[in-house]
Amino acid sequence: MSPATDPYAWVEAVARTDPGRPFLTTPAGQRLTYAMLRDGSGGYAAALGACGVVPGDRVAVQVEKSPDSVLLYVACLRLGAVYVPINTASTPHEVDYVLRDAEPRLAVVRPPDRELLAPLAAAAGVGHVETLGALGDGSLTDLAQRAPLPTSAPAALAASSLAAIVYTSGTTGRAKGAMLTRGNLSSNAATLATAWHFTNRDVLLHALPLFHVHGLFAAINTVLASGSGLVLLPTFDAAQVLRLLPQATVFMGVPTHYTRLLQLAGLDREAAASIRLFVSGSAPLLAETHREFERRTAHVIVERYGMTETLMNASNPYAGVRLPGSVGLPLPGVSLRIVNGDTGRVESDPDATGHLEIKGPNVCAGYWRDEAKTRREFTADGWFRSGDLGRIDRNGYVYIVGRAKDLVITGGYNVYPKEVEAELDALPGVLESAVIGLPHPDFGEGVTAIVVAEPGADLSEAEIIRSAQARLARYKIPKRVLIVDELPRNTMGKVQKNVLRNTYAALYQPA
Ligand code: MLC
Ligand code: AMP
Repeated sequence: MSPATDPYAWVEAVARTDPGRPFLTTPAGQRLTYAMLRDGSGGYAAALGACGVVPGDRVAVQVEKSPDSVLLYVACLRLGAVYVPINTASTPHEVDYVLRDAEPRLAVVRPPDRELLAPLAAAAGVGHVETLGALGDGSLTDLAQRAPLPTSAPAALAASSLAAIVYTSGTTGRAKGAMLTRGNLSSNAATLATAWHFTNRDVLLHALPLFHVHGLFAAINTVLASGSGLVLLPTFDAAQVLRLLPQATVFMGVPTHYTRLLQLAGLDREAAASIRLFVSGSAPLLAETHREFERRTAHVIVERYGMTETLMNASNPYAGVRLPGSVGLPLPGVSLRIVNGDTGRVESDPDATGHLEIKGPNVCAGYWRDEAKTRREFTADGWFRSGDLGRIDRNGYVYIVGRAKDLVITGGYNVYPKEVEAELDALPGVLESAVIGLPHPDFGEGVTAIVVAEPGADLSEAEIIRSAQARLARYKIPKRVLIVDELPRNTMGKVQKNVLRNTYAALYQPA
Protein backbone atom coordinates (compact mmCIF):
# COMPACT_ATOMS: atom_id res chain seq x y z
CA MET A 1 0.00 0.00 0.00
CA SER A 2 1.15 3.53 -0.74
CA PRO A 3 2.43 5.53 2.26
CA ALA A 4 0.11 8.45 1.39
CA THR A 5 -3.07 8.58 3.43
CA ASP A 6 -5.38 10.66 1.28
CA PRO A 7 -7.54 9.11 -1.43
CA TYR A 8 -6.34 11.53 -4.10
CA ALA A 9 -2.73 11.51 -2.89
CA TRP A 10 -2.71 7.77 -3.66
CA VAL A 11 -3.34 8.59 -7.31
CA GLU A 12 -0.56 11.19 -7.45
CA ALA A 13 1.89 8.89 -5.71
CA VAL A 14 1.46 6.04 -8.20
CA ALA A 15 1.29 8.38 -11.21
CA ARG A 16 4.63 9.87 -10.14
CA THR A 17 6.51 6.69 -9.34
CA ASP A 18 4.95 4.31 -11.86
CA PRO A 19 3.03 6.37 -14.44
CA GLY A 20 2.44 3.53 -16.88
CA ARG A 21 0.87 1.25 -14.28
CA PRO A 22 -2.52 0.05 -15.55
CA PHE A 23 -5.45 1.49 -13.62
CA LEU A 24 -8.54 0.64 -15.63
CA THR A 25 -9.52 -1.41 -18.65
CA THR A 26 -12.91 -2.09 -20.21
CA PRO A 27 -14.11 -4.99 -22.34
CA ALA A 28 -14.50 -2.44 -25.16
CA GLY A 29 -10.75 -1.89 -25.11
CA GLN A 30 -10.40 1.40 -23.21
CA ARG A 31 -7.25 1.63 -21.12
CA LEU A 32 -6.22 4.12 -18.46
CA THR A 33 -2.84 4.15 -16.73
CA TYR A 34 -2.32 5.91 -13.41
CA ALA A 35 -0.77 8.86 -15.30
CA MET A 36 -3.92 9.04 -17.44
CA LEU A 37 -6.03 8.86 -14.27
CA ARG A 38 -4.10 11.81 -12.84
CA ASP A 39 -4.33 13.85 -16.04
CA GLY A 40 -7.90 12.86 -16.90
CA SER A 41 -9.13 13.70 -13.42
CA GLY A 42 -7.18 16.96 -13.74
CA GLY A 43 -9.18 17.77 -16.88
CA TYR A 44 -12.46 17.12 -15.11
CA ALA A 45 -11.26 19.08 -12.06
CA ALA A 46 -10.57 22.01 -14.40
CA ALA A 47 -14.06 21.60 -15.90
CA LEU A 48 -15.56 21.67 -12.41
CA GLY A 49 -13.54 24.79 -11.69
CA ALA A 50 -14.91 26.36 -14.88
CA CYS A 51 -18.41 25.76 -13.47
CA GLY A 52 -17.42 27.65 -10.33
CA VAL A 53 -16.98 24.57 -8.13
CA VAL A 54 -14.62 25.21 -5.22
CA PRO A 55 -13.60 22.92 -2.34
CA GLY A 56 -16.60 22.07 -0.19
CA ASP A 57 -19.13 22.58 -3.00
CA ARG A 58 -21.39 19.65 -3.71
CA VAL A 59 -21.41 18.03 -7.16
CA ALA A 60 -24.50 15.87 -7.72
CA VAL A 61 -23.96 13.11 -10.25
CA GLN A 62 -26.55 10.86 -11.93
CA VAL A 63 -24.67 9.26 -14.83
CA GLU A 64 -24.04 5.82 -16.32
CA LYS A 65 -21.03 3.91 -15.10
CA SER A 66 -18.04 4.50 -17.39
CA PRO A 67 -14.31 5.28 -17.22
CA ASP A 68 -15.20 8.98 -17.45
CA SER A 69 -17.54 8.70 -14.48
CA VAL A 70 -14.60 7.30 -12.48
CA LEU A 71 -12.47 10.26 -13.64
CA LEU A 72 -15.22 12.62 -12.49
CA TYR A 73 -15.33 11.01 -9.05
CA VAL A 74 -11.54 11.27 -8.74
CA ALA A 75 -11.72 14.88 -9.98
CA CYS A 76 -13.99 15.70 -7.04
CA LEU A 77 -11.50 14.10 -4.65
CA ARG A 78 -8.71 16.06 -6.31
CA LEU A 79 -10.50 19.38 -6.05
CA GLY A 80 -12.03 18.83 -2.62
CA ALA A 81 -15.55 18.98 -4.05
CA VAL A 82 -18.16 16.87 -2.30
CA TYR A 83 -19.30 14.00 -4.51
CA VAL A 84 -23.05 13.30 -4.30
CA PRO A 85 -23.85 10.14 -6.28
CA ILE A 86 -27.45 9.48 -7.32
CA ASN A 87 -28.79 6.04 -8.27
CA THR A 88 -29.31 5.88 -12.05
CA ALA A 89 -32.73 4.33 -11.34
CA SER A 90 -33.90 7.33 -9.29
CA THR A 91 -36.90 9.11 -10.79
CA PRO A 92 -36.94 12.89 -11.40
CA HIS A 93 -39.09 13.18 -8.26
CA GLU A 94 -36.32 11.48 -6.23
CA VAL A 95 -33.54 13.48 -7.93
CA ASP A 96 -35.41 16.70 -7.17
CA TYR A 97 -35.34 15.85 -3.46
CA VAL A 98 -31.55 15.29 -3.49
CA LEU A 99 -30.91 18.51 -5.43
CA ARG A 100 -32.97 20.56 -2.97
CA ASP A 101 -31.36 18.94 0.04
CA ALA A 102 -27.71 18.83 -1.09
CA GLU A 103 -27.77 22.22 -2.85
CA PRO A 104 -25.01 21.30 -5.25
CA ARG A 105 -23.11 23.94 -7.23
CA LEU A 106 -23.25 21.60 -10.23
CA ALA A 107 -25.42 18.69 -11.33
CA VAL A 108 -23.98 16.25 -13.86
CA VAL A 109 -26.66 14.20 -15.65
CA ARG A 110 -27.00 11.83 -18.61
CA PRO A 111 -27.26 13.75 -21.90
CA PRO A 112 -30.88 12.74 -22.65
CA ASP A 113 -31.97 13.74 -19.11
CA ARG A 114 -30.78 17.31 -19.36
CA GLU A 115 -33.99 18.69 -20.81
CA LEU A 116 -36.09 17.12 -18.06
CA LEU A 117 -33.75 17.76 -15.13
CA ALA A 118 -32.43 21.25 -15.95
CA PRO A 119 -35.70 23.00 -14.94
CA LEU A 120 -35.80 20.98 -11.69
CA ALA A 121 -32.20 21.92 -11.01
CA ALA A 122 -32.87 25.59 -11.73
CA ALA A 123 -35.88 25.55 -9.37
CA ALA A 124 -33.67 23.93 -6.71
CA GLY A 125 -31.12 26.75 -7.12
CA VAL A 126 -28.44 24.61 -8.80
CA GLY A 127 -26.23 26.97 -10.79
CA HIS A 128 -24.94 24.59 -13.47
CA VAL A 129 -26.18 21.46 -15.19
CA GLU A 130 -23.70 19.61 -17.39
CA THR A 131 -23.88 16.21 -19.05
CA LEU A 132 -21.76 13.09 -19.16
CA GLY A 133 -22.68 10.14 -21.35
CA ALA A 134 -21.70 6.47 -21.10
CA LEU A 135 -19.18 6.88 -23.94
CA GLY A 136 -17.46 9.86 -22.38
CA ASP A 137 -19.56 12.25 -24.44
CA GLY A 138 -21.36 15.29 -23.05
CA SER A 139 -20.88 18.92 -22.18
CA LEU A 140 -18.74 18.27 -19.10
CA THR A 141 -16.31 16.20 -21.17
CA ASP A 142 -16.16 19.01 -23.74
CA LEU A 143 -15.29 21.42 -20.95
CA ALA A 144 -12.69 19.00 -19.56
CA GLN A 145 -11.01 18.74 -22.94
CA ARG A 146 -10.92 22.52 -23.42
CA ALA A 147 -9.91 23.54 -19.90
CA PRO A 148 -6.15 23.94 -19.34
CA LEU A 149 -4.69 21.19 -17.15
CA PRO A 150 -3.85 22.35 -13.63
CA THR A 151 -0.11 23.06 -13.47
CA SER A 152 0.38 22.83 -9.73
CA ALA A 153 -0.33 19.86 -7.48
CA PRO A 154 -3.67 20.12 -5.71
CA ALA A 155 -3.64 21.62 -2.23
CA ALA A 156 -3.63 19.13 0.63
CA LEU A 157 -7.09 18.74 2.13
CA ALA A 158 -7.81 17.93 5.76
CA ALA A 159 -8.89 14.41 6.66
CA SER A 160 -11.92 15.98 8.34
CA SER A 161 -13.11 17.69 5.15
CA LEU A 162 -16.15 16.28 3.39
CA ALA A 163 -15.52 14.01 0.42
CA ALA A 164 -19.01 12.69 -0.29
CA ILE A 165 -22.62 12.83 0.75
CA VAL A 166 -24.37 9.55 0.05
CA TYR A 167 -28.14 9.53 0.35
CA THR A 168 -29.76 6.65 2.11
CA SER A 169 -33.45 6.37 2.87
CA GLY A 170 -34.56 6.17 6.45
CA THR A 171 -37.33 4.79 8.54
CA THR A 172 -39.18 8.08 8.22
CA GLY A 173 -39.29 7.58 4.45
CA ARG A 174 -37.18 10.66 3.64
CA ALA A 175 -33.68 10.15 2.30
CA LYS A 176 -30.80 11.51 4.39
CA GLY A 177 -27.30 12.38 3.29
CA ALA A 178 -24.52 10.56 5.15
CA MET A 179 -21.51 12.91 5.31
CA LEU A 180 -18.33 10.98 4.57
CA THR A 181 -14.99 12.65 5.11
CA ARG A 182 -11.71 12.11 3.30
CA GLY A 183 -10.48 10.44 6.46
CA ASN A 184 -13.43 8.01 6.42
CA LEU A 185 -12.64 7.04 2.84
CA SER A 186 -8.89 6.75 3.20
CA SER A 187 -8.85 4.92 6.53
CA ASN A 188 -11.42 2.38 5.35
CA ALA A 189 -9.73 1.74 2.01
CA ALA A 190 -6.30 1.40 3.62
CA THR A 191 -7.75 -1.02 6.17
CA LEU A 192 -9.42 -3.12 3.47
CA ALA A 193 -6.34 -3.14 1.26
CA THR A 194 -4.34 -4.55 4.16
CA ALA A 195 -7.04 -6.91 5.46
CA TRP A 196 -7.66 -8.36 2.01
CA HIS A 197 -3.95 -8.49 1.06
CA PHE A 198 -4.23 -6.21 -1.98
CA THR A 199 -1.02 -5.58 -3.90
CA ASN A 200 -0.36 -3.56 -7.05
CA ARG A 201 -0.53 -6.80 -9.03
CA ASP A 202 -4.23 -7.21 -8.26
CA VAL A 203 -6.97 -6.65 -10.81
CA LEU A 204 -10.51 -6.16 -9.53
CA LEU A 205 -13.39 -7.22 -11.77
CA HIS A 206 -15.80 -4.35 -11.10
CA ALA A 207 -19.48 -5.08 -11.82
CA LEU A 208 -21.10 -3.01 -9.05
CA PRO A 209 -22.87 0.30 -9.48
CA LEU A 210 -20.82 3.41 -8.71
CA PHE A 211 -23.50 5.28 -6.76
CA HIS A 212 -23.24 3.23 -3.56
CA VAL A 213 -20.47 2.79 -1.05
CA HIS A 214 -19.82 -0.81 -2.08
CA GLY A 215 -18.87 -0.18 -5.72
CA LEU A 216 -17.47 3.29 -5.14
CA PHE A 217 -15.55 3.17 -1.90
CA ALA A 218 -15.02 -0.48 -0.92
CA ALA A 219 -14.05 -1.27 -4.52
CA ILE A 220 -12.51 1.79 -6.25
CA ASN A 221 -10.80 3.29 -3.20
CA THR A 222 -9.25 -0.03 -2.20
CA VAL A 223 -7.81 -0.27 -5.71
CA LEU A 224 -6.42 3.28 -5.35
CA ALA A 225 -5.01 2.52 -1.89
CA SER A 226 -3.05 -0.42 -3.26
CA GLY A 227 -2.12 0.97 -6.68
CA SER A 228 -3.85 -2.00 -8.28
CA GLY A 229 -6.03 -2.12 -11.39
CA LEU A 230 -9.60 -2.86 -12.35
CA VAL A 231 -11.69 -4.14 -15.22
CA LEU A 232 -14.73 -1.88 -15.31
CA LEU A 233 -18.02 -3.42 -16.46
CA PRO A 234 -20.97 -1.11 -17.15
CA THR A 235 -23.43 -3.38 -15.32
CA PHE A 236 -23.55 -6.82 -13.75
CA ASP A 237 -24.13 -9.47 -16.40
CA ALA A 238 -23.41 -12.93 -14.99
CA ALA A 239 -22.25 -14.43 -18.31
CA GLN A 240 -19.87 -11.54 -18.94
CA VAL A 241 -18.48 -11.73 -15.41
CA LEU A 242 -17.86 -15.44 -15.85
CA ARG A 243 -16.10 -14.80 -19.15
CA LEU A 244 -13.86 -12.10 -17.68
CA LEU A 245 -12.93 -13.80 -14.40
CA PRO A 246 -9.62 -15.01 -15.93
CA GLN A 247 -8.56 -11.37 -16.42
CA ALA A 248 -8.92 -10.61 -12.71
CA THR A 249 -7.67 -11.61 -9.27
CA VAL A 250 -10.49 -10.17 -7.10
CA PHE A 251 -14.27 -9.99 -7.43
CA MET A 252 -16.64 -8.08 -5.12
CA GLY A 253 -20.37 -8.60 -5.32
CA VAL A 254 -23.73 -8.68 -3.59
CA PRO A 255 -25.36 -12.06 -2.86
CA THR A 256 -27.58 -11.80 -5.96
CA HIS A 257 -24.40 -11.69 -8.07
CA TYR A 258 -23.28 -14.97 -6.54
CA THR A 259 -26.64 -16.72 -6.89
CA ARG A 260 -26.79 -15.63 -10.54
CA LEU A 261 -23.23 -16.85 -11.18
CA LEU A 262 -24.15 -20.18 -9.62
CA GLN A 263 -26.87 -20.60 -12.21
CA LEU A 264 -24.24 -20.77 -14.96
CA ALA A 265 -22.99 -24.24 -15.81
CA GLY A 266 -19.56 -22.83 -16.66
CA LEU A 267 -18.86 -21.67 -13.11
CA ASP A 268 -16.23 -24.10 -11.92
CA ARG A 269 -12.69 -24.27 -10.52
CA GLU A 270 -11.11 -23.58 -13.85
CA ALA A 271 -13.25 -20.49 -14.53
CA ALA A 272 -12.29 -19.06 -11.14
CA ALA A 273 -8.65 -20.19 -11.18
CA SER A 274 -7.09 -16.71 -11.50
CA ILE A 275 -9.15 -15.21 -8.66
CA ARG A 276 -7.57 -15.08 -5.23
CA LEU A 277 -10.46 -13.37 -3.43
CA PHE A 278 -14.25 -13.30 -3.77
CA VAL A 279 -15.97 -10.81 -1.44
CA SER A 280 -19.69 -10.56 -0.71
CA GLY A 281 -21.58 -7.85 1.16
CA SER A 282 -24.47 -5.37 1.30
CA ALA A 283 -26.99 -8.09 2.13
CA PRO A 284 -26.94 -11.44 3.91
CA LEU A 285 -25.24 -14.22 2.00
CA LEU A 286 -27.12 -17.45 2.61
CA ALA A 287 -24.89 -20.12 4.11
CA GLU A 288 -26.09 -22.44 1.34
CA THR A 289 -24.85 -20.00 -1.34
CA HIS A 290 -21.52 -19.79 0.48
CA ARG A 291 -21.19 -23.61 0.55
CA GLU A 292 -22.40 -24.15 -3.01
CA PHE A 293 -19.91 -21.56 -4.28
CA GLU A 294 -17.10 -23.36 -2.48
CA ARG A 295 -18.22 -26.72 -3.86
CA ARG A 296 -18.22 -25.39 -7.41
CA THR A 297 -15.12 -23.17 -7.39
CA ALA A 298 -13.08 -24.25 -4.34
CA HIS A 299 -13.25 -20.59 -3.23
CA VAL A 300 -14.54 -19.65 0.20
CA ILE A 301 -16.29 -16.29 -0.20
CA VAL A 302 -15.18 -13.61 2.26
CA GLU A 303 -18.39 -12.10 3.61
CA ARG A 304 -18.14 -8.64 5.09
CA TYR A 305 -20.53 -6.12 6.65
CA GLY A 306 -20.90 -2.47 5.80
CA MET A 307 -23.24 0.48 5.71
CA THR A 308 -23.48 3.76 3.86
CA GLU A 309 -22.88 5.64 7.11
CA THR A 310 -19.90 3.58 8.24
CA LEU A 311 -18.34 2.08 5.12
CA MET A 312 -16.98 -1.38 5.97
CA ASN A 313 -17.15 -2.56 9.59
CA ALA A 314 -16.32 -6.23 9.72
CA SER A 315 -14.94 -8.91 7.46
CA ASN A 316 -14.20 -12.58 7.57
CA PRO A 317 -10.44 -13.01 7.71
CA TYR A 318 -8.28 -13.40 4.62
CA ALA A 319 -6.09 -15.85 6.48
CA GLY A 320 -8.17 -17.68 9.05
CA VAL A 321 -11.59 -19.22 9.32
CA ARG A 322 -14.24 -17.76 7.02
CA LEU A 323 -17.50 -18.68 8.67
CA PRO A 324 -20.63 -19.08 6.55
CA GLY A 325 -23.45 -17.04 8.10
CA SER A 326 -21.06 -14.68 9.93
CA VAL A 327 -19.83 -11.31 8.69
CA GLY A 328 -16.50 -11.98 10.36
CA LEU A 329 -14.39 -9.96 12.78
CA PRO A 330 -14.43 -6.19 13.33
CA LEU A 331 -11.89 -4.62 10.96
CA PRO A 332 -8.73 -3.25 12.60
CA GLY A 333 -9.50 0.13 14.19
CA VAL A 334 -13.27 -0.48 14.10
CA SER A 335 -15.15 -1.30 17.30
CA LEU A 336 -18.49 -3.08 17.37
CA ARG A 337 -20.62 -3.60 20.47
CA ILE A 338 -23.97 -5.14 21.28
CA VAL A 339 -26.43 -3.11 23.31
CA ASN A 340 -29.45 -4.55 25.05
CA GLY A 341 -32.56 -2.97 23.54
CA ASP A 342 -34.49 -3.00 26.83
CA THR A 343 -31.86 -1.93 29.35
CA GLY A 344 -29.63 0.13 27.05
CA ARG A 345 -26.62 -1.62 28.63
CA VAL A 346 -23.67 -2.91 26.67
CA GLU A 347 -23.79 -6.71 26.61
CA SER A 348 -20.72 -8.34 28.04
CA ASP A 349 -21.93 -11.92 27.49
CA PRO A 350 -20.69 -13.42 24.28
CA ASP A 351 -23.58 -14.49 22.09
CA ALA A 352 -26.10 -12.05 23.62
CA THR A 353 -28.28 -10.62 20.87
CA GLY A 354 -28.95 -6.89 20.72
CA HIS A 355 -28.45 -3.67 18.81
CA LEU A 356 -25.16 -3.38 16.95
CA GLU A 357 -23.30 -0.13 17.50
CA ILE A 358 -20.19 1.01 15.68
CA LYS A 359 -17.27 3.33 16.42
CA GLY A 360 -14.14 4.06 14.45
CA PRO A 361 -12.47 6.24 11.83
CA ASN A 362 -14.87 4.73 9.27
CA VAL A 363 -18.00 6.24 10.82
CA CYS A 364 -19.49 9.24 9.00
CA ALA A 365 -19.58 12.75 10.41
CA GLY A 366 -23.39 12.70 10.67
CA TYR A 367 -26.29 13.56 8.38
CA TRP A 368 -26.17 16.54 6.07
CA ARG A 369 -28.04 19.45 7.60
CA ASP A 370 -29.93 17.20 9.96
CA GLU A 371 -28.64 17.58 13.47
CA ALA A 372 -31.73 16.00 14.99
CA LYS A 373 -31.22 12.76 13.08
CA THR A 374 -27.48 12.87 13.76
CA ARG A 375 -28.23 13.16 17.49
CA ARG A 376 -30.72 10.29 17.29
CA GLU A 377 -28.44 7.91 15.45
CA PHE A 378 -25.35 8.50 17.60
CA THR A 379 -25.11 7.71 21.32
CA ALA A 380 -23.85 10.34 23.77
CA ASP A 381 -20.48 8.53 23.85
CA GLY A 382 -20.12 8.65 20.07
CA TRP A 383 -21.25 5.21 18.88
CA PHE A 384 -23.32 4.93 15.71
CA ARG A 385 -26.57 3.00 16.03
CA SER A 386 -26.57 0.69 13.02
CA GLY A 387 -30.19 -0.39 13.26
CA ASP A 388 -28.99 -3.96 12.82
CA LEU A 389 -29.49 -6.67 15.41
CA GLY A 390 -26.50 -8.86 15.98
CA ARG A 391 -24.40 -10.95 18.26
CA ILE A 392 -20.68 -11.43 18.71
CA ASP A 393 -19.46 -14.89 19.64
CA ARG A 394 -16.63 -15.68 22.04
CA ASN A 395 -14.13 -15.74 19.17
CA GLY A 396 -15.16 -12.24 18.13
CA TYR A 397 -17.14 -13.28 15.03
CA VAL A 398 -20.09 -11.01 14.32
CA TYR A 399 -23.49 -12.28 13.20
CA ILE A 400 -26.27 -10.08 11.82
CA VAL A 401 -29.41 -11.75 13.11
CA GLY A 402 -32.05 -9.22 12.10
CA ARG A 403 -32.89 -5.56 11.79
CA ALA A 404 -34.36 -3.17 14.29
CA LYS A 405 -35.08 -0.83 11.38
CA ASP A 406 -38.01 -1.58 9.08
CA LEU A 407 -35.97 -2.18 5.95
CA VAL A 408 -36.03 -4.49 2.94
CA ILE A 409 -32.75 -5.33 1.19
CA THR A 410 -33.41 -6.38 -2.38
CA GLY A 411 -30.47 -7.36 -4.57
CA GLY A 412 -28.23 -5.26 -2.30
CA TYR A 413 -30.40 -2.13 -2.50
CA ASN A 414 -32.13 -0.81 0.61
CA VAL A 415 -35.82 -0.07 0.38
CA TYR A 416 -37.55 1.55 3.31
CA PRO A 417 -41.18 0.32 3.48
CA LYS A 418 -42.30 3.69 4.84
CA GLU A 419 -41.30 5.46 1.64
CA VAL A 420 -43.17 2.95 -0.56
CA GLU A 421 -46.20 2.89 1.74
CA ALA A 422 -46.44 6.69 1.59
CA GLU A 423 -46.56 6.57 -2.23
CA LEU A 424 -49.09 3.73 -2.29
CA ASP A 425 -51.32 5.33 0.36
CA ALA A 426 -51.47 8.49 -1.77
CA LEU A 427 -52.94 6.58 -4.74
CA PRO A 428 -56.66 7.03 -5.33
CA GLY A 429 -58.65 4.11 -3.95
CA VAL A 430 -55.94 2.94 -1.52
CA LEU A 431 -57.03 3.01 2.10
CA GLU A 432 -53.77 1.74 3.56
CA SER A 433 -50.81 -0.44 2.78
CA ALA A 434 -48.05 -2.44 4.43
CA VAL A 435 -44.81 -3.09 2.59
CA ILE A 436 -42.69 -6.07 3.58
CA GLY A 437 -39.74 -8.08 2.30
CA LEU A 438 -40.34 -11.74 1.48
CA PRO A 439 -37.73 -14.39 0.66
CA HIS A 440 -36.95 -14.11 -3.05
CA PRO A 441 -34.77 -16.56 -4.98
CA ASP A 442 -33.02 -13.87 -7.05
CA PHE A 443 -33.09 -10.67 -4.99
CA GLY A 444 -32.81 -12.23 -1.51
CA GLU A 445 -35.87 -10.27 -0.43
CA GLY A 446 -38.68 -9.18 -2.72
CA VAL A 447 -40.48 -5.91 -1.98
CA THR A 448 -44.13 -6.82 -1.51
CA ALA A 449 -47.14 -4.60 -0.82
CA ILE A 450 -50.27 -5.68 1.01
CA VAL A 451 -52.97 -3.16 0.20
CA VAL A 452 -56.46 -2.45 1.52
CA ALA A 453 -58.84 -0.67 -0.87
CA GLU A 454 -61.18 2.13 0.11
CA PRO A 455 -64.79 0.94 0.26
CA GLY A 456 -66.14 0.61 -3.28
CA ALA A 457 -62.77 1.25 -4.94
CA ASP A 458 -61.76 -1.06 -7.75
CA LEU A 459 -58.00 -1.58 -7.40
CA SER A 460 -55.81 -3.78 -9.54
CA GLU A 461 -52.25 -4.96 -8.92
CA ALA A 462 -51.11 -3.86 -12.38
CA GLU A 463 -52.58 -0.38 -11.99
CA ILE A 464 -50.98 0.15 -8.58
CA ILE A 465 -47.57 -0.92 -9.91
CA ARG A 466 -47.93 1.30 -12.96
CA SER A 467 -48.86 4.35 -10.86
CA ALA A 468 -45.99 3.83 -8.41
CA GLN A 469 -43.47 3.66 -11.25
CA ALA A 470 -43.96 7.34 -11.97
CA ARG A 471 -42.52 8.33 -8.60
CA LEU A 472 -40.30 5.54 -7.29
CA ALA A 473 -37.13 3.97 -8.68
CA ARG A 474 -37.97 0.59 -10.20
CA TYR A 475 -36.10 -1.49 -7.65
CA LYS A 476 -38.41 -0.03 -4.96
CA ILE A 477 -41.55 -1.04 -6.86
CA PRO A 478 -43.27 -4.02 -5.24
CA LYS A 479 -42.71 -7.20 -7.22
CA ARG A 480 -46.22 -8.17 -6.12
CA VAL A 481 -49.17 -6.21 -4.73
CA LEU A 482 -51.72 -8.27 -2.82
CA ILE A 483 -55.11 -6.71 -2.22
CA VAL A 484 -56.72 -7.79 1.05
CA ASP A 485 -59.76 -6.83 3.14
CA GLU A 486 -57.81 -5.78 6.19
CA LEU A 487 -54.31 -5.75 7.71
CA PRO A 488 -53.59 -7.81 10.84
CA ARG A 489 -53.15 -5.54 13.87
CA ASN A 490 -52.08 -6.08 17.45
CA THR A 491 -54.04 -4.80 20.43
CA MET A 492 -52.28 -1.42 20.14
CA GLY A 493 -53.55 -1.12 16.57
CA LYS A 494 -50.08 -1.57 15.06
CA VAL A 495 -49.87 -3.52 11.80
CA GLN A 496 -48.28 -6.92 12.46
CA LYS A 497 -45.77 -7.18 9.66
CA ASN A 498 -44.38 -10.41 11.10
CA VAL A 499 -47.82 -12.01 10.61
CA LEU A 500 -47.84 -10.81 7.00
CA ARG A 501 -44.30 -12.10 6.45
CA ASN A 502 -45.31 -15.52 7.77
CA THR A 503 -48.56 -15.66 5.84
CA TYR A 504 -46.93 -14.89 2.49
CA ALA A 505 -43.51 -16.42 3.14
CA ALA A 506 -43.74 -18.74 0.12
CA LEU A 507 -45.02 -16.14 -2.36
CA TYR A 508 -41.84 -16.11 -4.48
CA GLN A 509 -40.79 -19.70 -3.92
CA PRO A 510 -40.92 -21.90 -7.00
CA ALA A 511 -43.99 -24.16 -6.82
C1 MLC B 1 -32.93 -4.23 -10.63
N1 MLC B 1 -34.23 -4.45 -10.35
C2 MLC B 1 -34.35 -4.76 -9.07
C3 MLC B 1 -33.06 -4.69 -8.54
N2 MLC B 1 -32.20 -4.37 -9.52
N3 MLC B 1 -35.41 -5.07 -8.32
C4 MLC B 1 -35.21 -5.32 -7.05
N4 MLC B 1 -34.00 -5.28 -6.47
C5 MLC B 1 -32.91 -4.97 -7.19
N5 MLC B 1 -31.70 -4.91 -6.63
C6 MLC B 1 -35.40 -4.42 -11.22
C7 MLC B 1 -35.16 -3.76 -12.53
O1 MLC B 1 -35.46 -2.39 -12.42
C8 MLC B 1 -36.12 -4.49 -13.42
O2 MLC B 1 -37.41 -4.00 -13.16
C9 MLC B 1 -36.11 -5.90 -12.89
O3 MLC B 1 -35.70 -5.77 -11.52
C10 MLC B 1 -35.18 -6.85 -13.57
O4 MLC B 1 -33.95 -6.23 -13.72
P1 MLC B 1 -32.63 -7.08 -13.92
O5 MLC B 1 -32.18 -6.86 -15.32
O6 MLC B 1 -32.77 -8.46 -13.49
O7 MLC B 1 -31.73 -6.38 -12.89
P2 MLC B 1 -30.25 -6.11 -13.05
O8 MLC B 1 -30.01 -4.91 -13.88
O9 MLC B 1 -29.59 -7.36 -13.45
O10 MLC B 1 -29.84 -5.72 -11.56
C11 MLC B 1 -29.80 -6.65 -10.51
C12 MLC B 1 -28.51 -6.43 -9.74
C13 MLC B 1 -28.46 -4.97 -9.31
C14 MLC B 1 -28.51 -7.36 -8.56
C15 MLC B 1 -27.31 -6.76 -10.62
O11 MLC B 1 -29.59 -4.65 -8.56
C16 MLC B 1 -27.21 -4.63 -8.58
O12 MLC B 1 -26.15 -4.39 -9.16
N6 MLC B 1 -27.27 -4.58 -7.25
C17 MLC B 1 -26.14 -4.17 -6.44
C18 MLC B 1 -26.58 -3.14 -5.46
C19 MLC B 1 -25.42 -2.53 -4.67
O13 MLC B 1 -24.35 -2.22 -5.19
N7 MLC B 1 -25.60 -2.35 -3.37
C20 MLC B 1 -24.60 -1.83 -2.50
C21 MLC B 1 -25.25 -0.82 -1.55
S1 MLC B 1 -24.06 -0.24 -0.37
P3 MLC B 1 -38.43 -3.67 -14.32
O14 MLC B 1 -39.64 -3.25 -13.57
O15 MLC B 1 -37.79 -2.60 -15.11
O16 MLC B 1 -38.58 -4.97 -15.06
C22 MLC B 1 -24.40 -1.14 1.04
C23 MLC B 1 -23.38 -1.13 2.09
C24 MLC B 1 -22.57 -2.37 1.99
O17 MLC B 1 -25.36 -1.82 1.09
O18 MLC B 1 -22.44 -3.10 2.97
O19 MLC B 1 -22.07 -2.60 0.89
P1 AMP C 1 -26.93 0.64 3.16
O1 AMP C 1 -27.63 1.58 4.05
O2 AMP C 1 -27.48 0.55 1.78
O3 AMP C 1 -25.53 0.95 3.17
O4 AMP C 1 -27.13 -0.81 3.76
C1 AMP C 1 -26.56 -1.17 4.97
C2 AMP C 1 -27.24 -2.36 5.54
O5 AMP C 1 -27.02 -3.50 4.72
C3 AMP C 1 -26.70 -2.76 6.89
O6 AMP C 1 -27.21 -1.96 7.92
C4 AMP C 1 -27.14 -4.21 6.98
O7 AMP C 1 -28.49 -4.27 7.38
C5 AMP C 1 -27.02 -4.65 5.54
N1 AMP C 1 -25.81 -5.43 5.27
C6 AMP C 1 -24.65 -5.04 4.73
N2 AMP C 1 -23.79 -6.07 4.63
C7 AMP C 1 -24.42 -7.15 5.15
C8 AMP C 1 -24.08 -8.52 5.33
N3 AMP C 1 -22.92 -9.01 4.93
N4 AMP C 1 -24.99 -9.32 5.92
C9 AMP C 1 -26.18 -8.85 6.33
N5 AMP C 1 -26.58 -7.58 6.16
C10 AMP C 1 -25.71 -6.73 5.57
